[in-house]
Amino acid sequence: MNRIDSRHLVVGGRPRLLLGGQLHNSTSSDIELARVAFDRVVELGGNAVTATASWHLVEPREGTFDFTGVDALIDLARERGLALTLLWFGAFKNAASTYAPRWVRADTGRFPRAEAGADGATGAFTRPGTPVLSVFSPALLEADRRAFTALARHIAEVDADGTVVMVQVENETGLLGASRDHAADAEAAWSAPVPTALLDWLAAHPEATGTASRLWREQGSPAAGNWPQVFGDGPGADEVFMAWGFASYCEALAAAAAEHLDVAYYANAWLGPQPGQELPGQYPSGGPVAGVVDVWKAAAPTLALLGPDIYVDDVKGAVSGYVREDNALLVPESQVAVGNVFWAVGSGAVGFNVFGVDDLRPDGQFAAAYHLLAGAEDVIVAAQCEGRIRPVLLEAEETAVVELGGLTWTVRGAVDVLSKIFLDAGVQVRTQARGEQENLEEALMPAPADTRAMGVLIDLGKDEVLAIGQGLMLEAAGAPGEIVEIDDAVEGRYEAGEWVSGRNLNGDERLNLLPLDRLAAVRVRVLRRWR
Ligand code: N0T
Repeated sequence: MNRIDSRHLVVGGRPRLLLGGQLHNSTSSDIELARVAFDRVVELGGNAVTATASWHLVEPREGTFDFTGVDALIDLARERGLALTLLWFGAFKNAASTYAPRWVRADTGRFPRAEAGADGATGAFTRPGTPVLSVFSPALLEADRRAFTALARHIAEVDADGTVVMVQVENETGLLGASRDHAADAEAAWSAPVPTALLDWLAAHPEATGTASRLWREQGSPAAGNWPQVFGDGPGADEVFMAWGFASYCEALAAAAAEHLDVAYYANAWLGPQPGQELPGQYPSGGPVAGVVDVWKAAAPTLALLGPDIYVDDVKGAVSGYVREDNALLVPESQVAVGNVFWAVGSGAVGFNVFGVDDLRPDGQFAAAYHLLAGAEDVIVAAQCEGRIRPVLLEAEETAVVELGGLTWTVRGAVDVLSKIFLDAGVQVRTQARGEQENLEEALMPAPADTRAMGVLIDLGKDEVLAIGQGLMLEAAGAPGEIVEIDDAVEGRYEAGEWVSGRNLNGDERLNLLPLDRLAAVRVRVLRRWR
């Protein structure tokens, strides 16, 4: 019923844009707190929520399942008309295994721990006492898959109307503290032949630039061999090996569950390399980071998509590795930076979750963004499907040139331009955006509001553009010899897909069509004439 159809999420026949939040990890285990958080998503104007299903709570004793917590989450979402994404915190959660039940963690003979080898630190890396299971253990796969399949079967039973639209398989997989697992099963896998599915993928994608392709070519594009023979012996080869390990593990879970529950399954990435985490093992080795998305695609065809969790400042870089022909963009988690929403949605995202939605202010920037964007969901999704949308996110003094609807739009930060105009005239301006930040605090947790010039531009046809965002100054140019002037500019918003007009913007308000200090939507029509 819910499918990623090429690069779009189709739920019950309707392509969707899911805008919402992810609950803090532990909130889902207390239904009263979950209720407050779900209500917060509604207050924010979101249409989707992401919450946790924990293995140790779902299967406290082997073979005994308790889905009451999951049922409560589904009910909360259904009552509010929110699309629900469930996160399966199974054997792997943030490169550790703290969500595995006690009966799994206690039986290290049956469920071996990952091992670092001679010079590594796996298991003790994050904190002494943090359990890290070996992803190469067949017994672990068997146990995790059984629980995940039971969950899928249960959802299929209780959720006939399709409130659950996506299920995330594990969370931020990968190995920390070593680039490769050296447990006995892992060592055996390392010396075994590289699966033909991966070799076939590499051979079929001669232009691919991912880590696996690069190392494979450096080794002379071997047609067969074990992992060090095919990829060499270094951190990159370790990462490719671990990526295959985690991806095929997630694939086994998703494929088994998909026989019972027809939703979009996906995996999320703790990004790397990133500042301070340059090497696999410093960031989780084998997780679906951009460099090894290829390996995940080859190993896990059942996964509808792979998505970046954005806790880095460079949203453009973070997203770029996941905008591919074979991947739909989803931001499973993001830090509180509203510019990330606009960049993702304008880049074609099917969904975006701000992390820790429990703590978000109901009157902050995310509320403004979600009300505007979710109200325009159908307009945006249609534009995404037809390639009529562009993202804008400007650093200070940056100018973007956007080709859209047969026009060339020059987009500048209104603060940059206005402060210069006023400065030239000898007037000292106090702009709220990018200057003083009082009154712009977004989260209750310390996180400044996003003061960048940002937005999405959508071609509505007939020389009309819809801009949603803040602080943008727009100027259009046409063909050589053509003069383009603004004909009409109307502020407003979409309510359930219907445009509701506000101010007609002229005079001073035509300078910066999108306000400096708040998010807004404006429809701009131009008049094109020939010199
Ligand atoms: C995320 C979240 C949650 C030096 C952190 C981010 C969520 C998980 N992990 O609040 O735990 O469940 O997926 C990891 C980001 C690491 C960045 C390290 C920078």
